[in-house]
Amino acid sequence: MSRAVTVGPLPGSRKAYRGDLRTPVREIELTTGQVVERYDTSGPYTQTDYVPDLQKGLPRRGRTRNHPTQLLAARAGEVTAEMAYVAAREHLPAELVRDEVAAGRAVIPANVNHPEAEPMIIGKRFLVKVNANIGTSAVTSSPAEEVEKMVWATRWGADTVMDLSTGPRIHETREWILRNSPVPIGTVPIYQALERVGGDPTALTWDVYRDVVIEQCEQGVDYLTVHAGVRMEYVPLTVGRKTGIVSRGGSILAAWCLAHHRENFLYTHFAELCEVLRTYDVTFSLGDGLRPGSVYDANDDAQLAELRTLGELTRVAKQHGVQTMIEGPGHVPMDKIAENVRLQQEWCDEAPFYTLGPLATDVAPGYDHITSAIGAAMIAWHGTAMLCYVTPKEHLGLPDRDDVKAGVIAYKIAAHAADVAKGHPGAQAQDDQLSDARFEFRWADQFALALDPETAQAFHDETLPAAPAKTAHFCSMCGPKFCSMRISHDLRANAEARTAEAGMAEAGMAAKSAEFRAGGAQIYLPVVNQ
Ligand code: IRN
Ligand code: FE2
Repeated sequence: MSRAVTVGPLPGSRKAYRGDLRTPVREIELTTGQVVERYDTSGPYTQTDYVPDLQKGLPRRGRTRNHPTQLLAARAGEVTAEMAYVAAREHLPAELVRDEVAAGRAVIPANVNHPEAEPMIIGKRFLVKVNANIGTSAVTSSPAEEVEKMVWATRWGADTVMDLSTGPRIHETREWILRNSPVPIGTVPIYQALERVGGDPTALTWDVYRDVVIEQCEQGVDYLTVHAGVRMEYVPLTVGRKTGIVSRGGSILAAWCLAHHRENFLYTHFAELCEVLRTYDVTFSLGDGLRPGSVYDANDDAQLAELRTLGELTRVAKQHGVQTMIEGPGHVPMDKIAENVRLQQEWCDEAPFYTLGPLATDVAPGYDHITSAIGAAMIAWHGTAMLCYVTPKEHLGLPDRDDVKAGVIAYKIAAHAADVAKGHPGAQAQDDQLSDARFEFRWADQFALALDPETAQAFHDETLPAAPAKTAHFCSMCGPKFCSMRISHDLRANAEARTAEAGMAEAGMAAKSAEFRAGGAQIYLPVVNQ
């Protein structure tokens, strides 16, 4: 049965699959005849005439499994099918993928019970990835609507989606999302655990939490945010803060620790948790429950104490063969960004860093996709492997469809800008393709190559909707007379004409000179008859 999810290719693009492994690409045929491709996260939904069957879910990939986790396989020297797949997707050697996974510098979040997902990799040697959060709050939408949010986010390039649903239909909603998602799905199990004990953090127990984790692992969740670094003794470090504890999960666990005056049960039961995750090859995303919620609080003692503990837990997880990444801030001014990455990499043995923005300033509610994309671009350039998006509604309300798109696009910009600066193979070629189209006034190509072709074309259409304008050598920003690009073309044409002229003159002179020399090189005609 088909339901209302967005299907069909992006304007000017078509979906294609490459090679024996059938890795997905967004293919763009330019008006020059050249065909270029883009990394693609959108699953079959962007195929032409695709009819989804949400009840049935996406086709399932087979999986052979000689080792419990990708990490253990990599350490044993094996290139798994998932490693080969991500290598093909990123145009990098499979051995590099294996070695980065073996070293714990990259993770492939692929729960054995999520065969619908297309494998992808998170690590600093690879393309910077973007996560989009979706999920119902207590006031709920239907599970099908949540599937549409997931499809919508991946259409614009989200590499993973986190389902942060709370409320009554949490299991059912997640089931719909998982069965229909082409990307890995992450969750924060403490939210469901809290739901299960009626919303009272002090009523939480390890047993309740463990059962929720097993349920989610069984369902196929690929990575879990676990706030195990919020140790009881760190909670008082937050009292002098401007914005206290802003992490939902962090505040739940801090409340539990204070109420019972006991160490965080996620910390004390961490080894048991590792065993559960290992069974399904689920990846840890060690939560930053004490992340700063304002630039004032950035890099303070509470944040850094937790980060050190996340390093300790990373080593425990790796001993158990469990893949691990580390969550990071939050709100950080630009001058403190490099230090965040440096300390995280040093203390957590280079485990992939996964940051929420960070917002580089707090002054622009309503525009926090921008304040945070600035920080995100910088932190990714310094080595963050995945960026958790922030939408324009951050701090204000639940994002709608337009906010999700604005957030994903802002983060694709940040991620790609970092890929270019890091010299990822093929990254700058995308800029060059667009620059060429722009300089040659190939408007249709410019739209098709854009991260968001719809908006690019719509903006152009606003003032120059007619077909001839799509080949015109100017746009309405500067008009025909003041178009710098057209003037550049004129300058170039002019210069070429002059070079040609100069060339002709030179050639003429050379001929004359040769003639002259052949004639005996006499300047004066011989006096024949005086
Ligand atoms: C990412 C980095 N730091 C936090 N995040 C995301 O924030 C995390 O992956 C999840 O989507 C959300 C969890 O927020 P709380 O529970 O820490 O507020
Ligand atoms: Fe915030």
